[in-house]
Amino acid sequence: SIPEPQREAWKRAQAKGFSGKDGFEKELVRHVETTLARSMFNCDEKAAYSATSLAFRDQLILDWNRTQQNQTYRDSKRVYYLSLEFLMGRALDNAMLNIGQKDIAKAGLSELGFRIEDIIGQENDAALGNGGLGRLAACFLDSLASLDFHAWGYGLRYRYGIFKQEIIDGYQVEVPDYWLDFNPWEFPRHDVTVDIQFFGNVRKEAKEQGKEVAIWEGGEIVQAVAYDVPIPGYNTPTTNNLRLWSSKASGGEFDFQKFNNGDYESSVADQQRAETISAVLYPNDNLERGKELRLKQQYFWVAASLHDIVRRFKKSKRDWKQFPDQVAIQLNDTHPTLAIVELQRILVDIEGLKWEEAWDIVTSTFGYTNHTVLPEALEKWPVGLVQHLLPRHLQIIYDINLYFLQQVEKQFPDDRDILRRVSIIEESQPKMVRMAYLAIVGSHKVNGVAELHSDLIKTTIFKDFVEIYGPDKFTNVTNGITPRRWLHQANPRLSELIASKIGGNDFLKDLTKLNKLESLAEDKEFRKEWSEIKYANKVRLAKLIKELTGVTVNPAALFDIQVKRIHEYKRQQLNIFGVIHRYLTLKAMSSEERKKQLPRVSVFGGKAAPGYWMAKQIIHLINAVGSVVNNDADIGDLLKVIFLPDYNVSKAEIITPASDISEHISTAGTEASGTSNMKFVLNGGLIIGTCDGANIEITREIGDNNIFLFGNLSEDVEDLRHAHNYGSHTIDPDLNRVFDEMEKGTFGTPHDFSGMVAAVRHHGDYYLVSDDFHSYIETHKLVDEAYRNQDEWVAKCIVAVARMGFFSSDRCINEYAESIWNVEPLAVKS
Ligand code: CJB
Repeated sequence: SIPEPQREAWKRAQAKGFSGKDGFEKELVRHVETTLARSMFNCDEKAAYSATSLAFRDQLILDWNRTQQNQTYRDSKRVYYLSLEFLMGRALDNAMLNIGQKDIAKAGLSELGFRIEDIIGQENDAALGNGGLGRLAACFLDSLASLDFHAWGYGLRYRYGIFKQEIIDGYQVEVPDYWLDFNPWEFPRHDVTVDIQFFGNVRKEAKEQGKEVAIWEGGEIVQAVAYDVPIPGYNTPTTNNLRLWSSKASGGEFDFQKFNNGDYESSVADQQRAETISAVLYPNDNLERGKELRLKQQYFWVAASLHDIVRRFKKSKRDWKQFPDQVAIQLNDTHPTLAIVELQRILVDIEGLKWEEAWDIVTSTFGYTNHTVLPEALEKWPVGLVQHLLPRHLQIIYDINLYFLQQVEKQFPDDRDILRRVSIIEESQPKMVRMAYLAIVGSHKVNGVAELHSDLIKTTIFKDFVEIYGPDKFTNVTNGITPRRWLHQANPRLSELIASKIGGNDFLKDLTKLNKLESLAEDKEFRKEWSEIKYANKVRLAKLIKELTGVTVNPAALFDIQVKRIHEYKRQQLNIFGVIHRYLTLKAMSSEERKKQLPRVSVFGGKAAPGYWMAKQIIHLINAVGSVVNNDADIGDLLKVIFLPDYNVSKAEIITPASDISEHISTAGTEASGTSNMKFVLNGGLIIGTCDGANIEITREIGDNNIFLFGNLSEDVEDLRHAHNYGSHTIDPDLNRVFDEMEKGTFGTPHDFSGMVAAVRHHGDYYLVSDDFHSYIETHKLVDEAYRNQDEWVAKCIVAVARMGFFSSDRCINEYAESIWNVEPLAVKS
């Protein structure tokens, strides 16, 4: 650091950041003219976006530096959130709002000849995630910073995020998302690197007093390079850090040895191979494929992150015993579970701690969040693969398992089978490492993400572990969403209206304050303003629909929206079958009768994993139905069916505020929580849903007359499935009519959809589409009826919003802080 006598000069020269509109304009023009080397004669929207971002980035960095210095100086306990996915979306709008300078930017940009919306629209989404799990991590970062927690996120800097989805002839086509061509929001830290080892072998070396240490040697080294992304809190100087690791070959650009030997191509190949590790996000949601490169990604990322965390801890020269008082690490799903093994390895092999002492530290440090009970999503790695890639880690896993099973054996001496059931190693062919079990054994708390889900993991997939550890190790933290992005940013007019009526925008930091809205539900004038905003948001979405699909929709129609990853358990097929049923019903009516019907726009959006055939069939069916219905003159505006391509965070910001009703209709017991359900209600849309995930708690909060629930309950699912397979399975007659129509070729070649029909008729209807069809259709009739009474409908929406305070991710982070991390917020001192 700078010597004392020179610090005054340093302080005089310190960067200050801009203030006011004029200050912003000056900064913007400076960046256009110097950083970007352009002028007013060739400054297009892209350049204006770049310069605006750089101006705001400078602001953020000043706060970021202060925050980091402050946190280092105070050296209090930090939270590290390890997630393979951070679905951040765009940063500029969020930065402007969180710093509280969007108005200044708007006025400045307008004086310089630009519309702020066009500038915001230039930014690529940071799409480093698949769906809910990745978006949750992003909401958590926003809350951690906004609440002044000392917290860092750790992830991977994928060169390609989630693919872009194009719809060609009704089919999904995947296009690579190369999003890094210009990204002002990251800071490469070429001085922060970690060498990560793979492969090689392990030998034991004798030490003093008959001790042995394991030496892991040989193999290959890949270098991890840190890229830092500042995370601004709302209305606070706290700016936290998200550190993303990028891979490159160790030892610079090339292997110079090979280069000098004339083996140029192979030295480039090494470089490329190393870079492959962080090249691409795996595009699966709720599905694990067991690819070697994925395991490499996982180890690369956790090893680099732990190295960083341990280095920071060691600077304070504390005793290792204090590690859990300084460090809390949260595992977002099982993807980072190897961190448990890596920390044990560092403590035992490198730092020389005894096994038990190290294991105490490890288990006090980690917490594990489970996000799904779907068997196909639970990670398992072949023992042989782990052995090959991480030979020392496999030994440690075996030792962890041995000590764990010894403890279980003592506890349950008469139960042989329990050892087989809970072993971290599954004795299958090939043998597998069960990552969820390893995560449970290595953590002090395990949580689910909504009440039903947390109950289900305790009674199903992790039942034995509740017996072993007792119920206190297992807890629930119901998910939440950040009201900054999902209300203030996505729906500025509604946010403003609310602020004007309840005395300011404190609710953005304490969402329970929305309850002051409740008394306004009966206020006619307020309802009118509310409806006008909803209508304007629907016009905005109608414009996007026109742009992306060419279809004109009527904003006065009821907008019925289902946007999320396409998955059989989420049941977009139930929705589209329902749409076909509606179409057939309309077709069968006289034109007089039709005139009395309520017009509807059914909007779908979401990506299918590239290898998920059935999900792709569902997308195709939605598009096929759309092209028939949308062009049927008998139907006109009464029904439109839209598939919005390339659903992502920035589109969600336009879609969410525009719903009248949204669909959260998973088979009961399959959707761990869901978070878009919260977003839609918070934006004044009602929901139709099953008794699943957070829908249940939403109902409890907002009242069961403000939500449309239908379908079988989770406790009945198993019996129903059993009956389908072993009893008689009769298909709902209305659904059969839908299938018959599909088989007649009304929506194109019947063969294209035969798999979807067969899944219900002949293959046991695992997702209970037929069982729930009748109540689904009947409940949609109730929706239509309710919507006709606009006064009551709007009152319901207002009451629902007023009661949504619980679903802020701030509440959620406070629960983690108190019950899992044992940390308190500490604001930056000025
Ligand atoms: N989730 O997005 C994913 N991917 C997975 O692989 C597993 C679960 C989702 O996590 C969300 C956040 O907890 C949940 O709201 C959602 O129900 C779950 O499917």
